[in-house]
Amino acid sequence: TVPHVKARCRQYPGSKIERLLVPDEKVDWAQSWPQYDPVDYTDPAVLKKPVWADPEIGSFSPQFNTVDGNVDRTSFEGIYSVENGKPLNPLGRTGLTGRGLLGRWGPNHAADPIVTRWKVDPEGAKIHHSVSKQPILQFVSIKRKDCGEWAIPGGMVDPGEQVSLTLQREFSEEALNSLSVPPAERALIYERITQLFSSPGFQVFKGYVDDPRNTDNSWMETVAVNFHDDSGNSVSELPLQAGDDAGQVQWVDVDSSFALYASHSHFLELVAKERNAHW
Ligand code: RP5
Ligand code: MG
Ligand code: MG
Repeated sequence: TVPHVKARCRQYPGSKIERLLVPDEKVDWAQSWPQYDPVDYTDPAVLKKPVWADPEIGSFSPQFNTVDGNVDRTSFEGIYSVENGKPLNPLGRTGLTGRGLLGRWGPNHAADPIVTRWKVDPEGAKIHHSVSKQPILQFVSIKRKDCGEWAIPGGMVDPGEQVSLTLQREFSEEALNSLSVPPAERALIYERITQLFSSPGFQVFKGYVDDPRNTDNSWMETVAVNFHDDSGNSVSELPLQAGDDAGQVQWVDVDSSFALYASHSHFLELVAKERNAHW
């Protein structure tokens, strides 16, 4: 299989910048490419030094491959190389150096909550797919405001934050609009959602994400966890409302033909296989 395709997309997201095209056989850093001359780009929003972003290299010296203060700079992919003070994408070349839209040099840690239920008919019986004959799962999907693509309602792990909390917080913010509902409603939502998220969940994936924002020096990594409402009476009842970086939210059938952001389709495939559901 071909490594990180979306991380080599021509047009860098949210900009007019075009990456240098990296052919499949030149992705691996081990392949010699003396003339490799990628575009350097860091978004102005990142250079403005918001709290979630590192400063430029030179003005500070991050500790790579370790937990640096409360910023986790370790990678799920193992030890990554650091060249001229800058970390190298473990999957290889992307055609762009700098940080683009990402705040951290090296790994940028996210968490992806995959909330599922069975698709049922009005009588509550599971609906099976006409071709695969397997029961169909549904998951809570959001339409990202930044690119308009459907995605899992994931987000960045705050410095020092437990991943279990990130999963619940991001789901609440993006799929339940917890940041904007009145405090009274918020308490009820919190109670229901805490119940679902306090179950261990099934860890689907942990590692590098093929995100279009990735660069040679900054990349997304995630922990994707499946929380399944088997009886369909806990989270299925929650009023979905898009919030924060989500423009829309809805239950979507889990199916291989539905295009999703970054590597999210791969995560859903793993969920479907685990639960013997249609894919
Ligand atoms: C993806 O970006 C991750 O899988 C996660 O879903 C998401 C986190 O970034 P934001 O949603 O905060 O932009 O790579
Ligand atoms: Mg978010
Ligand atoms: Mg998000």
